[in-house]
Order: sequence, then structure tokens, then C-alpha cells
Amino acid sequence: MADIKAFIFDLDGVIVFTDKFHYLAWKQMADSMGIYFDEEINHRLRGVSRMASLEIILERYEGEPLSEEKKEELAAYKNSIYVELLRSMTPEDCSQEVRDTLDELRRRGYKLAIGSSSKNAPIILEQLEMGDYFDAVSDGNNITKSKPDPEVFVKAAEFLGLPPEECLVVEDAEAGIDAGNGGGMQTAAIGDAVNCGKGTYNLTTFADLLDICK
Ligand code: B16
Ligand code: MG
Repeated sequence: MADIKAFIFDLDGVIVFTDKFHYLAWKQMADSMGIYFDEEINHRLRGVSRMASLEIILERYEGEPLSEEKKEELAAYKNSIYVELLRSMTPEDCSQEVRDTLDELRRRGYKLAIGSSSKNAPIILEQLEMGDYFDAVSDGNNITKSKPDPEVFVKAAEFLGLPPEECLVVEDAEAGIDAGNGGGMQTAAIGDAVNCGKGTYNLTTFADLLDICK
């Protein structure tokens, strides 16, 4: 395996946890349409794009077929609630363990990037006061295909100026591990993604990254 020169981190579920905000915002949208929605359905939305998430929620919709325009409107409604909730985040929403590990990786000479499906990644990083922290940010605003397509990570490697095999993707979602593997990167699974068994490495905790790369 090639020597690792950079880490590409998924944002939601790895650097920070915003699922509770996604849940509250989707729930409000679903309630407005009389659609059943619960935590279990919310769980299926991890790492999935906004419009693909909406399609999953609409599996429980029983009314007249919805136009594309109406779907865009529903997604925009959810997003307006979500963005409002994101504004309550503070730098403390990124744990000390994550911050210390990132600083130590940087001290060891690794490049650090974000690879997130979210179009709201810039707002989240701003709330965490990490807007200028990463060497590159690839997110939902610069891709046409969402995870499990590798595009978001391939772009991150390009932004870093490194070949994919010298990058290690850190992900909490199976779709993200598939995207990293598909892009030719090494992958480290954390949280739920460990269960899929497809990561090059499995992490029990974020700081385990320091043992992968001495
Ligand atoms: P937005 P990640 C993903 O972020 C979330 O896990 C997923 O739940 C969300 O639907 C997706 O971003 C799109 O987010 O609506 O803000 O563009 O895990 O790839 O950092
Ligand atoms: Mg994630």
C-alpha cells in the first residue's frame, strides 16, 4: 500500500454530528405533508444527498404524485429549517479528541481535507470556526454525483494535488466507504461504517488514526 500523505474526512458523523438537526428538519417537513417519519428512517439518510434523502422519506407518502418542482420546494423547506438549527452550533460541537488528533496529524506533516456530500459544509465549518483549518474542502457544492460515487473524494485529492492512493478517507457511512474504495483511496471506517466490514482500517475512536500513521 502507498504511503499516506493526506487524510480526507467526511464531515457529518466524523468531525461533527448534525443528524439530530437533519432529523428535526426532515420531521417538520414530513409532518407538514402528513408523512410518517422516525429515527430509523432518518438513520437511512446518513451520507445520502438531500434529494436522495427526500426520495427515501417519500417512500411513506401516500398522496397524489409530486412534481419535481414540489419536491424541490420540500427539500428547500427542510433545508431552511436545518440551516437555522446549524446556526446554534458552536466550536464545542467538534470534540477535543477530534481537534487534538487533527492538530497532531498536521504536526506529523499530513495534509487534511474535507469530503462531504453536504452543501452546507461551509456553514458547518464556519460555526466550528474551522473555515480556514483544512487544506482543501470538497463538498456538495462542487459535485454532480453523491456518495457512493467517488467524485467528492476524487475532487478532494485533486484539490490537494495528490494521487488517490496516497489519501486515506475517514467515513461513518457505508456509502462513503464505497466511495473512497471506488476512488482508489485507502479507507478508515468509524461508527456505523465499521459494520459494513469494507474499510481498509476500522477505528474504535477517532484518535486511533494516530496509530495507523506513526
Ligand atoms: P445537505 P456528510 C451528508 O453529510 C449527511 O450525512 C447527509 O445526512 C445529508 O443528507 C447530506 O450530507 C447532504 O446534506 O442537505 O446539507 O446538502 O456525511 O457527507 O458530511
Ligand atoms: Mg457522514
